[in-house]
Amino acid sequence: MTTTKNALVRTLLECGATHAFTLPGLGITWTLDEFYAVRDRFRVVLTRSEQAASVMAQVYGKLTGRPGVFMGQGPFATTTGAFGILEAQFAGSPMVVLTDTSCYDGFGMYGVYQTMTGDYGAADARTVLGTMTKYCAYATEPHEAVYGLQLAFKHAQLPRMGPAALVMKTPIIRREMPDNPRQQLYPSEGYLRHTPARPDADAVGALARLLASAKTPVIIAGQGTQTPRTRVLLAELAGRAGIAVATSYNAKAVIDETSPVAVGMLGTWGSKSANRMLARADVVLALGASLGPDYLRFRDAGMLDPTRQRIAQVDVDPRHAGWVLPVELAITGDAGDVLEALRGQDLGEHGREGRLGTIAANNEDHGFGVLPPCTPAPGTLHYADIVRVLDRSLTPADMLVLDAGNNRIWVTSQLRLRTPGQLVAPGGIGGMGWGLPAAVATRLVHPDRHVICLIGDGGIAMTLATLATCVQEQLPITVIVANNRGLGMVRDNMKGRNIAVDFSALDFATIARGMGCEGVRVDHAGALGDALAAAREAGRQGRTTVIDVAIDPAASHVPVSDY
Ligand SMILES: Cc1ncc(C[n+]2csc(CCOP(=O)(O)OP(=O)(O)O)c2C)c(N)n1
Ligand SMILES: [Mg+2]
Repeated sequence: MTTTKNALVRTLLECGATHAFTLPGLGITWTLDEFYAVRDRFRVVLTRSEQAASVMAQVYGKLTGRPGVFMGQGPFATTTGAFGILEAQFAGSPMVVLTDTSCYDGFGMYGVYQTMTGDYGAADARTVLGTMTKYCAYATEPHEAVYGLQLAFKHAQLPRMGPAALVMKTPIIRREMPDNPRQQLYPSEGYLRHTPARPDADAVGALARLLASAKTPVIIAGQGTQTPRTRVLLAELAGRAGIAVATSYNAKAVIDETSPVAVGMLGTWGSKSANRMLARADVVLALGASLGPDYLRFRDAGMLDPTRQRIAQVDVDPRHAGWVLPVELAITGDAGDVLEALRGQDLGEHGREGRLGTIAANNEDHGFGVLPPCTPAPGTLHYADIVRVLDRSLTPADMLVLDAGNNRIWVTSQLRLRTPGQLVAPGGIGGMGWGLPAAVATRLVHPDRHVICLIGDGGIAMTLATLATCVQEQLPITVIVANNRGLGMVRDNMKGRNIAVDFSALDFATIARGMGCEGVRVDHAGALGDALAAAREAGRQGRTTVIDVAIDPAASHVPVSDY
């Protein structure tokens, strides 16, 4: 005889989980003692809020390709915790959510306090999660909890990956599990097996011919190309055939952005060079890219137009090829498998030099990687100064984590990253406050790399307590706060008539010190490089540093998005 909670922990281990991120409550609290026994094999990371825990689980999944586990009590996992779940849904990150109905003794029908059963007067955890997960199991019996968890792992890691949830009726968590031959449970492994659907060979041949016929082909690389294998294959193929690579937000820097085929990230917050190169393409291959409106400027026909350009689309989910725009050729399959199948096929190499010449001229014409002149007010820096320092000091061993706002727009549009896979960005919902917990999870996954998080003063204030988690969990990071005392990106649209965009001053360096981190204030461009070098050294000693950078409130995103 065992208990549900014991079986849950066993199932997590069977499914290959090694970490969970939590801020516990009720049903999740009841499971915690079971994790004690396996603490040498399974790390439970304690955060300061469900928001931070859900982001960490999402980023863990994003970076490892294995589901990140988020555990939280019903009313909080489904509200503040929804933040990371929704990012996982939109960005295709594998994630498993473990939560409860928070109904104490199980009698939810009279319940208003915390109750998430869906009964009258209660809210409904299952319905909330059902709108933002790929799969949501609801367990009212112990055996269902185990089976639901097995299936949550299955669904989370099947293509297209994403979040899956298990909602448990709270009292079953502590209940004993009597043997019941009608409800047989089996080891998890057999539920998780699958082979990828291989791309159709004839269609790949047609794709090769289409690319070979092109004068100015462009690949739009999306989230589906963000795996170590696919990054290498993509750079190899594009380089060999001289095909321009423009990326979505989720795929920024999937290849070295200084390579001769890179034109940068698409969209209003991307590079003009990418947008203009796409506009002049005769053949477009959308590769693991859903053609989302965020990077196609809301279906700007000047950029991509099926009546003017020949479009092929590769996606692991057949529903996603030909979703936003009609396509000439739709191939179901993993981007890496399609690239592999294209190896050795003629993609128009005879035109390579001409194609590369076009890309180079395009990048030159649109100033790819050339910072516009910016002069900040005395005692402040401009975002361009941060971009310049990052450009000079990022090493291949660094990871760069972004948040939202002007600060990130300057990086996505202006900084050419040389190390594929180095960037971690919220390309799903793009929520402020994501960056800090995302950076912590990045450090957890890459303990040997220096993790730098760039974030605005608005963003950092939202998940500030995460700095304490860096100390407590010994996951040191470096944080650059672009502190312009306000919601810069929103303020830029106010035309001087400011409402609800200006913040009172916060001194993040002092706050950081109060949380056990290093804190330094930078108010002129010359000091930033040294501050970053010192933070790097502090990181080696296991210490987190916050660099509070005084950004000129007048610095705006308009110069880099004005096209
Ligand atoms: C959680 C959340 N709320 C609101 C928004 C809308 N939004 C996008 S950028 C931005 C301003 C960001 O301010 P800050 O973090 O200080 O960065 P800045 O633009 O000043 O560099 C807002 C409100 C968002 N992306 N996320
Ligand atoms: Mg700001």
